[in-house]
Amino acid sequence: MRNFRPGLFLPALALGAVFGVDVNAQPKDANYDESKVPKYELPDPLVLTNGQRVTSAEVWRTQRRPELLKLFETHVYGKSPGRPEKMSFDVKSVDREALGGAAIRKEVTIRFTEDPEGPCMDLLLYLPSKAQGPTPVFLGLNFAGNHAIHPDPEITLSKRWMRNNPEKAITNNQATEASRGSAASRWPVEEILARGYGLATIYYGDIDPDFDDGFQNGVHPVFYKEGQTKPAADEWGSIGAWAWGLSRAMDYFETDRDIDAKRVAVMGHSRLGKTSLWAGATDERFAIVISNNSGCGGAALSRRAFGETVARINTSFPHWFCDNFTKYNNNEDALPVDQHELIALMAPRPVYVASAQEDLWADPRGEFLAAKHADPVYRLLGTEGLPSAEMPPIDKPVMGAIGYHIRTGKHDVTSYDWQAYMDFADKHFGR
Ligand code: GTR
Repeated sequence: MRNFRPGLFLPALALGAVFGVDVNAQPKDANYDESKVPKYELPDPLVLTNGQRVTSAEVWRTQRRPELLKLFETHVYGKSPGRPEKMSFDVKSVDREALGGAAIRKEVTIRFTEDPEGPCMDLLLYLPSKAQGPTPVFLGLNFAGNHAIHPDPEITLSKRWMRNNPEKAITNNQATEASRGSAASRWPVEEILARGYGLATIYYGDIDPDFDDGFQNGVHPVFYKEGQTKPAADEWGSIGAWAWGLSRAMDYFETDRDIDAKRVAVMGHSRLGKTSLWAGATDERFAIVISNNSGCGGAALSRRAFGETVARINTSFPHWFCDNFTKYNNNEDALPVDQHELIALMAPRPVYVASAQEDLWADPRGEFLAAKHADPVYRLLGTEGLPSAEMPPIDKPVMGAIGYHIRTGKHDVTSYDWQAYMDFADKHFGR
């Protein structure tokens, strides 16, 4: 691959400091040397656990896909419950003249139980005001509250717990008025609307606050059986819960006539990219699935152990995956799956994997290879798969049923990424 020399980049710790990521999570001894990637053999997505080859779409659909989904549930993300019976949607506001007339803005509280004080999440929705008929939307969780995605003063300021961040004016674990628009660079709302798409977003902490409290807060306790105090080893952690929340947003979309629920692209960055992939795997209503710099436990192959590893992520973030995943700490070869098979679970639906050149912690090459090794499944199902066997040059997206790019720059979501996602959606939604 051109212009890609892992060894020449800054060491992990410096990367962490510069880019404001969790420095503790990126130890000095992480491997960034391609020659030190262990020899590995990937499980074949087209071979059943009983050793038989999958040679038809039918066998993929009825046997191999369910088998893989179950393996990911049991060993990686944990099993999530379904739609709660007593869920309800409370449309809090609708403004058809938002953003100077460019948008319809809605805020909808999605309640998971009958209890008006019980767990719920707040969905913010912008739709192009000029839309003729139901609009396709991008759906993504956000890291800092709905009010952070745009300076629009009418967005309700989140009162939820948030990790302190002086740059985002979050103090005492609370957002403040000065937090408005602090993540706007990651959400080009006007561009999305101008291209005829809507945008829906939810603060991920509404579903489960992102710290390890033994699953006492967030949505998990709603589903505990009599006497249960935490999820079992094969039950959902936080990523499972966040993905479950995305499905609950989809439940709402199916009731909103302004939205084309058959054309929803679920997108997420980093830990929320891991989440969008898991949401796309577990819920086939998502028509397009997009992973932005999702790395370990997302699009990157675990067996490469390049940058962030399974042991590292389970230690830094013990609440993200199910407890069974810790069995594979420093033991990736024992995993019955690898992440190319997660990508394959989207098939034949379009899936896009995006890397960033300086984001070595997320292993760009491992992300590409996962996309590439999902290709045989996409081809078996009659799509064009990923139209490139080699990692494409920097800033040169490839777009088949599987899309991929590695862009210049750091771990982030940029306007460049969004342009690619919208081009990809145009291609697949026939726009
Ligand atoms: C890092 C973590 C990554 C990624 C990232 C993020 O600290 O090691 O796996 O999820 O956080 O979500 O920003």
